[in-house]
Amino acid sequence: MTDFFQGIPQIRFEGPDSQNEFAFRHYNPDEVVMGKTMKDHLRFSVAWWHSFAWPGGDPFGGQTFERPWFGDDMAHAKLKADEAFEMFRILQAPYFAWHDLDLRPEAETFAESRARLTEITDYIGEKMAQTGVKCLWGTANMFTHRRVMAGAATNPDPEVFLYAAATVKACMDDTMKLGGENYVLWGGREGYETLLNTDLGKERQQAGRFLSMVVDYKHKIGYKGTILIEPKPQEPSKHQYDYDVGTIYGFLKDFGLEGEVKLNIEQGHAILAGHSFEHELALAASLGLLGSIDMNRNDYQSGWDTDQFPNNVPETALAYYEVLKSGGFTTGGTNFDSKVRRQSLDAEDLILGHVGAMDVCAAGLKAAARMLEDGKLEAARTERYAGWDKAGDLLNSDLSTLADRVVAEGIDPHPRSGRQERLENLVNRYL
Ligand code: XLS
Ligand code: NI
Ligand code: NI
Repeated sequence: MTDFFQGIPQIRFEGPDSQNEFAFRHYNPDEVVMGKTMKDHLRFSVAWWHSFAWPGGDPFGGQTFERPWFGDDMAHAKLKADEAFEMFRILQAPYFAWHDLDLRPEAETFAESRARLTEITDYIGEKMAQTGVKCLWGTANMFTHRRVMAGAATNPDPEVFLYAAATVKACMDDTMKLGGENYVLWGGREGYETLLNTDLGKERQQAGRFLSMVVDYKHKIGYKGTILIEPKPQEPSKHQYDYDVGTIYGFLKDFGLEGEVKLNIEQGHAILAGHSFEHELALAASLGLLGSIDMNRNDYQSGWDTDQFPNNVPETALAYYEVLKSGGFTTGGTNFDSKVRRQSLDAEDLILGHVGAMDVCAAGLKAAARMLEDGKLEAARTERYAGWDKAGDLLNSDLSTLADRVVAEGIDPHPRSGRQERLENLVNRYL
């Protein structure tokens, strides 16, 4: 262990009036909200890649962070793991998430890279046993290396498909070994740059077969976690096949996988797709696909996936409203797929970025619970659709019967207010 986090106290709940920067104001892990502790509702997870592997680069400049664990050998990989668990302790973070590439550097051959992954996940497994910190999900990085520049499962070269299969198998095996509660697939390169060189239909078939093999393998090894797909419309690919919740639903139906796979929905990706986060969550919940969330916002002006820590209680409240309404997380959780800004150089920044985010989520969760428990919002919604309770078997009728009724009964609909402003005022009363 180095002295990187030295002097930073463990973060504890001190309540909204605390003047201590290094304290939670809203996140009280043991406080019970709607019958469950906040810890069990929120299931916070730290992202290995942003917090420990990302060097602070942007498209115009390279590394800004100096971390004692940066380095391309296994000794540094282990040091990074030591520091990661120190941060989990400071934050009281119950979970973490990882890509293979975050945990250890690749080697010359697949077999050596695989052996290194085994070595580091064994090491991490020991630390998990010592601390009780758990793995929310694992995933394979199939977007950084040049071999996947034209896609992994959707590559025109079948050898890349093979390599991707071997990579995902290894990452699923080690996710299972670590007791990871979900396995995530995010296809940043599963898409295209130009249709001029792309057989879109063929690539989509490859993606469907790949996912079917992932699901088959899950059953073969008896993995009990959830397979999750993470939608994103673009970036790095110009167009990604897993565009948004609705697109993935169609894809899953097409390949008969709708009962097998759920979604990991990211706030910033929803915005990039032209939706609100709550839209994507509500749609996923209504389709039975809501699995887990990546809670990181984008800068609303830049139009990039800037992966900032959440900082807006009204937004998180509406998100957790959808989560709570759908019954809460089962294997899913709140993963901070978030990074501090590249000028935020210090250990304190890394800690306090998470502390603020945990508090914003906790405040949002509590507001959402108040909204649900009070019931006024749902009562208004129910009332708006009340006509359908008396409408009989309308949806199982047919057009000509319905047309006849309009004439016979003199049907003449009278518009009613949607009451948007009143509902917005109502929501603001809970925040
Ligand atoms: C990138 C994605 C990525 C996934 C995991 O935009 O959010 O971080 O969550 O591969
Ligand atoms: Ni993500
Ligand atoms: Ni993202």
